[in-house]
Amino acid sequence: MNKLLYTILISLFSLTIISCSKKSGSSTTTTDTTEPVISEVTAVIAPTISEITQTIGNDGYYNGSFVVPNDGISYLLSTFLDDNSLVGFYSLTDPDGINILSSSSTPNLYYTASGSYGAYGYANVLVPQSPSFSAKAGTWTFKNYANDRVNLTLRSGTAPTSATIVVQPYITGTTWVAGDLSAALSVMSSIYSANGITLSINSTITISDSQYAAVSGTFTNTTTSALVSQGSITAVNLFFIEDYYGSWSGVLGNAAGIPGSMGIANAWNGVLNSLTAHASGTTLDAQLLGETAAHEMGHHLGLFHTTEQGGTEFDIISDTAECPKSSRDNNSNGKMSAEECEGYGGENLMFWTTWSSSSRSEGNKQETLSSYQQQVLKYSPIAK
Ligand SMILES: [Ca+2]
Ligand SMILES: [Ca+2]
Repeated sequence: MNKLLYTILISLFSLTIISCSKKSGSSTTTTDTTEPVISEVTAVIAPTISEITQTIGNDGYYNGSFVVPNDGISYLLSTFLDDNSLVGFYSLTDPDGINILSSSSTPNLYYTASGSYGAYGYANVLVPQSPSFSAKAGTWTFKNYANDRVNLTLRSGTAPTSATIVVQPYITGTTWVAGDLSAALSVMSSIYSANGITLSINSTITISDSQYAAVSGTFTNTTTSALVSQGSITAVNLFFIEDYYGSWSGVLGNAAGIPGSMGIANAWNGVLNSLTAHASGTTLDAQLLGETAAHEMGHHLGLFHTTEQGGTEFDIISDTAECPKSSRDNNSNGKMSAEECEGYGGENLMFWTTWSSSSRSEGNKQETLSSYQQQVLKYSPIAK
């Protein structure tokens, strides 16, 4: 989809869903503050979750505001509509009066934040989504479309130089058991560790209800929603499903959003990874499964593909390489392969697709994150 079409869609408020799947070869007061309990030995400051009271303006938008304290690190602003109709943010204005969702602001998240495109049932904006943004102290204001509630997940404390992220794996189906994930979880943990982030991986929880063995990758699907809503509110939830069904078959994994939801039990509080898509017979490819889980978790925490499939759209991170179609699509098929993008982001964890199977068997991996990608993860509201 090109930029002009996006613009038209946004102007009509015909919002589009962000694509984040990975295929082989997306008068205001604050009330109801609750603090999720994280059981860790070290001093832990959990993000605070609050619901923001809104007023309807004369322009028809729902307005709200919130205060980021002096030691604010990051926040995730989320809007929900429980019948899964389209929701989205129209504006988000910082304490200096800059609307960071406006195309005329510098820098901005216009059509690069999922909350500015909008989505079905849930949309959000993460700050910071690159080192060009910061959770400035002071009063922020926003306008959004009709919704059932807006929540703020706010992290404050000392500016991070490292990070620990708690991960909760789940497994469904009967073909594989929790122990079969160990090697892939180890690969995932090593990838994050090499990029300066410690993962604290909880014991895998088995979900044996048969309806969750194969599910849709659409998070508003009733069954998928019921599955993901079981996720922990103090962790990044990785659902290792036996398989996707229907048209999703063959997809390696997908995330509920970029980022997903954090700290609130709902249908967007996790990512899916297909075990069948990583299997040869009954043997799981631990390296590829570890990379997929790490990639989907990257989406969940706010990282976009460094280069999208067509080689014309890129992330907003300035220190990740771009692989443009104009100079790198060597076979002129309109798709940027990892091989064509070697040295141009093909080895980045957040490249849009995997290496070919022959490249992988030669040892090619996607395990790197740039310094700025690492910083987004370290500042995540769910990190500590
Ligand atoms: Ca980039
Ligand atoms: Ca190509």
